[in-house]
Amino acid sequence: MTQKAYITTPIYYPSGAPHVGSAYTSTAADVWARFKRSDGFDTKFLTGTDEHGLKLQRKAEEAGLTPQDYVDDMSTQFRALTDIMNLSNDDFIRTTEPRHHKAAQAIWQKLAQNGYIYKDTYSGWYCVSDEAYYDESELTEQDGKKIAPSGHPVEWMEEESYFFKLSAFEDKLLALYEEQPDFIQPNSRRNEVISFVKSGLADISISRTTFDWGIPVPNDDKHVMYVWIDALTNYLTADGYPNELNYWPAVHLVGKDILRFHAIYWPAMLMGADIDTPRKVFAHGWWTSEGKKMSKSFGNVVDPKEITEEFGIDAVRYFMLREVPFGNDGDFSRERMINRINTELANDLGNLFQRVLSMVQKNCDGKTPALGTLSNEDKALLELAQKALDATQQEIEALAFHKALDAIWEVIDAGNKYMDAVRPWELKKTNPAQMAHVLRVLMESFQIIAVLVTPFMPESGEKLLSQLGISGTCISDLSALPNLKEGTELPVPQGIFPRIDVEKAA
Ligand code: ME8
Repeated sequence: MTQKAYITTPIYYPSGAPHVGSAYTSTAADVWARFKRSDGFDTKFLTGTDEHGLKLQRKAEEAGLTPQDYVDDMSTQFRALTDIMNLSNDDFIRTTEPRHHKAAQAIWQKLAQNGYIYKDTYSGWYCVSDEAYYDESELTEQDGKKIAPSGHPVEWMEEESYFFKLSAFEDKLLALYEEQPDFIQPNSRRNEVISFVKSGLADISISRTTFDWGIPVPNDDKHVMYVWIDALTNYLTADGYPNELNYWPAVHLVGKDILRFHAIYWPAMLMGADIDTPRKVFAHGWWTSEGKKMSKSFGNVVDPKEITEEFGIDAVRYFMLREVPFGNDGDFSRERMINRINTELANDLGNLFQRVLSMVQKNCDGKTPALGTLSNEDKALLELAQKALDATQQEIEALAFHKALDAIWEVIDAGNKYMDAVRPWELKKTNPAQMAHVLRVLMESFQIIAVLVTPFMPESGEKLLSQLGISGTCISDLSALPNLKEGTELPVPQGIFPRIDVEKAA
């Protein structure tokens, strides 16, 4: 039976244009999904927009629109991320869709039936920008105003509300983290969550009565659901809930600021509704831009559309996943990006392919050359490529994208060293058959490189594959090397990774 894989991004608030944060999570999820598909998994990749709540209601009021008109318009900008970043998402969910209303009401009813929902009065602090409740002890004061850890102001709230009995899940959550040690990643974040849960969980308010832009609570439409209860359920909606689930459980990629919702509230809700908990929740870090927090007032906000138009989609995708270990914070620096494009993509990878394939074109009749007997040196290169294949599979499973790229670049570096050692341009005069042989050995390693870079850089990867005469080859097609077909007609190689002119870019 084909194995299944399911990955999700947070559903984004369409309250402003997509920024580098949304582009980042979506790209990481896309690389994972493309990799799993290439590796033979039946894969589902979900993203979408989170369209209810007071924040969006207020944004719509400011824009002079109804909330529905406002989100209809804004969510198209997020749907456009699919083209901007070349995403392969299988679905795009909007929480205002009827299928989602149905699912959110169904999970509410299940939790109510199981005795985990009760009515009371809520009084406490609420941050509309974060759509989150905070305890007094978490707040700081600024100019006489109370401020949430995110830096946004909070408001006092006091109203009748339904509550979810989160406190009933303390032990069950701790048992989950214990039994499934990679449930929360990276480990530093896992430890933070565990100590938070150990410090005691209070029940959470899950409905509001003072505004109405939300999903009505079943049998009590004076209340709308708390936006996070509604939003988290999207991951089930898109998989068919309340009907049979197909791909669940999912791997959730989230920013570190929303880990608590995904690693505490969400598994507790699922346990309360008798549904399997997620496979994993991975919290990635935050990007600054040129060393500073991204903000309109600094004028340093990185716009995914502008940056991909300037440098190319593949180069930006590569930079995001190579520059920062997934899980750490990182800085978006143009200088570092240009440097990586010029050295790692244009020089190391692009030049290597170009040098070898141009020689094949000129000296081997433009066809995959014959292979002689493998020397130890040849075998070492091919073994390294095979090893990179295994390493990449493991690193992608662990969401260690930078390490997967390291493993691929080890083969690229070894290919460059091999080329310099065997000097095919000299063999051309002295031993043409040996020249053909070493070029073929390099081409054998290239197919693994090309197949493995394709999920990161889909367009360039496909171009590399077609230069090798093996368009469309997947990880699951790769058998033991050598396996290329001698005599395959090859296209005239074209440069794939243009160098950036540093002065012009400045
Ligand atoms: O939180 N660097 O939506 P959102 C990296 N609707 N990531 C960043 C970032 C940055 N500079 N700025 C923001 C929500 N993010 C909810 C999710 S899921 C059921 C509901 C990330 O649009 C942030 O960490 O405010 C978060 O993961 C994501 O952008 C979406 O944030």
